Amino acid sequence: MGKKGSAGSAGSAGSAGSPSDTGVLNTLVNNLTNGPQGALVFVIYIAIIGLVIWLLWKIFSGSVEKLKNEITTVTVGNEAVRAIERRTGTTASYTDQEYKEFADQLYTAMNGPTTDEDSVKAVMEQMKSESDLARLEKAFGKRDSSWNPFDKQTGLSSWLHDDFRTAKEMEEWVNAPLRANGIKKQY
Ligand SMILES: [Ca+2]
Repeated sequence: MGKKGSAGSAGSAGSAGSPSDTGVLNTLVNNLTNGPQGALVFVIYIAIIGLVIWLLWKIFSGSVEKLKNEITTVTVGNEAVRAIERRTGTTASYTDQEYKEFADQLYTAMNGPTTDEDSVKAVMEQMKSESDLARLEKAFGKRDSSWNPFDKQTGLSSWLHDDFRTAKEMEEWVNAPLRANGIKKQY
């Protein structure tokens, strides 16, 4: 009972405070809540709902981005390449410049709303060892999509999974060609 009473007095004290300062505000509130101005209130509600949806979407798309990066363990650095080469006992078949050209070929094949599957497969067929694939991932690094503004700074594995959505597609154009060359790593 005491609790209820104190809450009530606090509320009335707040709303009664300094009426002269809030004349403009009161007029605004009256305009928003009375008669024909109801439409304006409706518009403001819609704007607020839109803002909330936009924020949720931004958060969600950010989460998707992080998840994609987790899936990939992307961006193989020099140390990671050496570790893979030690573990698998393999060495590079190409020069750094050639890996860069392979990576650029993959990027060109996948960037944009469509995919040049044959071009992707052609690169995979030229990977002869785990070392080659690690060096290819390193050369690819993290790249931005030039057409999807939300697809930024993702590595080769993310790019492949974006363009080859089903296991069947990934098998045909990526995984089977790699296995055919004795490479164990699969996407
Ligand atoms: Ca694409």
